[in-house]
Amino acid sequence: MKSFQRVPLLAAVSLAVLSAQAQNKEVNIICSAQAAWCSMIAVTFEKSQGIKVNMTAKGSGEAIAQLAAEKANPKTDLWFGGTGDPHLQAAEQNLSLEYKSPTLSQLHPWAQQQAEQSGFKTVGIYSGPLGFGYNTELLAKKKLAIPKTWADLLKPEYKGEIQSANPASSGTAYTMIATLVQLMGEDKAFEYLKGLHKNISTYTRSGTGPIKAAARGETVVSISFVHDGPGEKAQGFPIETITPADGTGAEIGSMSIVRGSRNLDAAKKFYEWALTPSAQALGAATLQFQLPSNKETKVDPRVPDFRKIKLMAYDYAKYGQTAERKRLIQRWEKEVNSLPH
Ligand code: S7P
Repeated sequence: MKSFQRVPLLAAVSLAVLSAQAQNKEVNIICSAQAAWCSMIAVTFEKSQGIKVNMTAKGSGEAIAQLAAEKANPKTDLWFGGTGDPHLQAAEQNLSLEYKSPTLSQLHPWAQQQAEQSGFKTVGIYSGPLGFGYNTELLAKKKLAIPKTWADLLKPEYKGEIQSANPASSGTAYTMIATLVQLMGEDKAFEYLKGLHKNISTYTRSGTGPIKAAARGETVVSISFVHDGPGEKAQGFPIETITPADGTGAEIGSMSIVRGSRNLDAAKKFYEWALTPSAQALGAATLQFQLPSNKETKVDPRVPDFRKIKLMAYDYAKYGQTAERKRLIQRWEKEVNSLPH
């Protein structure tokens, strides 16, 4: 009888040992940066640390939706990149885990502030300003002026010539709405967005879409993070960027460990590795020119110079709240996206 009882017990113990051994040999990551950077960090981390990386690419809005859907049974261990607002929302919704990295003091103040504001459930890994991309050849061909201010984008000559992303799926587009609301006041910003809507040809799913379209001559102007411009230019496309003279906001691209991660040690290893200067330099190596958060990371000359940009004081805590994002996106859907072009 005794030995009969021992069999299932032994089997259960061996299964637990086997599954513990299997854990932390791999890490499941959602990556909201561009594909080349995501692949590079996966391959380099895997080679240097011996931990397999299963990487899924998702824009910021889609990433937080997936984490919320998986909440009861998380399949993701870490979320790398994407705008900071949805990472703050993930923290508020308890989707991410508190983790105080020993590397925090080596990061720029904006990256540390992102961590503090979230109760250490996220951290800044890069920053980049919002602005416009424009195709120099198309602009000349259509005899259009370079748009220099937000107001310029409302001019009738840009009708059908501008692409932006859709704020429901894109962190970039949500950053645009939050920026305009802070610059102009909410009602004026929505009047502005209605005017802008007349000139928009398409709202893309992802925030990186419009500048790629401008680079490839599919639209003249894009509303984009300007650090996405030099990478397109380096590939030979006729694209330049500009930040609005009347002021703009910036993202704090972030990273969070998922609450309930099944490979927590591996996730923490990746997190620490991603904050090192050598890992952060992989951004520029794959033609991504955000400003890295570690003060020791070498800054590529193509990274936008923040000292030359009229940056507003973006209220990350307020616009990173779930209720605020939901309210602004619903208002945009109702008052702007429902209008004919
Ligand atoms: O990697 C380029 C970049 O502009 O894309 C990220 C952003 O999540 C774009 O995705 P969505 O707008 O679709 O959410 C930025 O964080 C990053 O700088």
